[in-house]
Amino acid sequence: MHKVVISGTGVFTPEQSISNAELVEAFNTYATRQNELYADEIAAGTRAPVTMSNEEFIVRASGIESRYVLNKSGILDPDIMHPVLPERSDEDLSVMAQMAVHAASLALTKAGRDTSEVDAVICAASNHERPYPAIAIEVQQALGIEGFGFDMNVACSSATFGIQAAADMIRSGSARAILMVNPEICSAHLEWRDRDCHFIFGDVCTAVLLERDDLATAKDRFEIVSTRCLTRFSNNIRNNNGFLRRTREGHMTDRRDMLFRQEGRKVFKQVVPIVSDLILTHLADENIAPAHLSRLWLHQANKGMNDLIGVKVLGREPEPGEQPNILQDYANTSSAGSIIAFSKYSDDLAPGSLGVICSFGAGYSVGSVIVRKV
Ligand code: CO8
Repeated sequence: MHKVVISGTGVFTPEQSISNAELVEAFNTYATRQNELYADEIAAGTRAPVTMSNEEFIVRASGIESRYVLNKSGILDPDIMHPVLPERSDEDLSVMAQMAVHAASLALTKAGRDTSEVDAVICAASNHERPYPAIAIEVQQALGIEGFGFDMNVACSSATFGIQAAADMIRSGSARAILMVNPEICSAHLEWRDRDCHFIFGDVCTAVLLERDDLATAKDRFEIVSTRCLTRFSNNIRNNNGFLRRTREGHMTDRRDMLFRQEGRKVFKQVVPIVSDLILTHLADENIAPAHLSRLWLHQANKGMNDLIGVKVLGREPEPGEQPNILQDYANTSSAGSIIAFSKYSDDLAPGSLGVICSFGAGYSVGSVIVRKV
């Protein structure tokens, strides 16, 4: 069995961003217009008014201050309220592949690797812009990589599950190096007209290069000590959109269940213990005391959730920097969140330092990756 390392990471961040102030202003304009449009029904009690959003609630409930998006103008237009992305021809690179190529190039540069040395591409994300051909195979062709590629989806846990899949293949010898990319266009499956969730998500793409340690040349690299994945079925985070849609009467209309929806409170309460138990059991099975961890790179959904998980895992309040959050700037970027945190806050660690990359979300799904700085 080969020892596997993460030798490079890359983050593609869209140019446009939306502050909470801009978001709330657009939402409240939309809400006011809806309430004017349906004033008679609202007065007659046959329709509920759309209630206003507010910045203070968003920061208090989530810790999110801003989010990057591929298209800001459509989302902030009260008559549109979703991103507007021009259609591309089949010959053009798809949106997800373009983001992935960008992030992958950064990861390859960091690892000091050429695409000729990579044997596979995994595209692990919450949603894929088409069923086939796989986005991963398009990325593979765009980068000139031999070998194979495939797509996988475990919602917010896609990246850690992707790391486990890649690490297992490299360990057993089916590939020397694998690029694992996470293009997340969350803005396109978010309901921006729902104040309960309109602030939650942003767009980004991360990339991780995993390879055999004996072939790696990067100075800053992390050994994959161990990986663990867990799933438990739950309907509390759900999106019913799919290819059976047109076969069902009424499903082609503007339906709320065809976009992201969740029972946020239930998710918060149920997922925190599942995540902290998984990390603690994983560490115990590897004979690693939580006190020996230098860093936790957690999924970036909610600051309160991360604060609680940090206390449960470490048995004390985390020190500043021990558990870096990026959600204040990026919001929830689904599978990419923990990888952004890892990519931005890992170079400073001393050789031998141990850390855990952990993501969690719909499914439910949880992935834990224990890493050691080489
Ligand atoms: N402004 C003002 N008030 C608001 C707003 C708003 N924008 N939104 C809600 N409120 C109100 C509510 O209506 C409620 O009012 P009332 O008390 O009168 O009923 C009150 O504020 C409190 O609401 P909540 O109980 O919902 O508020 P919480 O404190 O629970 O915070 C959160 C809501 C932030 C959603 C929180 O519950 C949370 O973060 N939960 C965890 C969610 C989570 O981690 N989900 C993971 C999902 S990500 C995933 O798995 C990937 C899926 C695929 C990607 C999808 C891409 C789009």
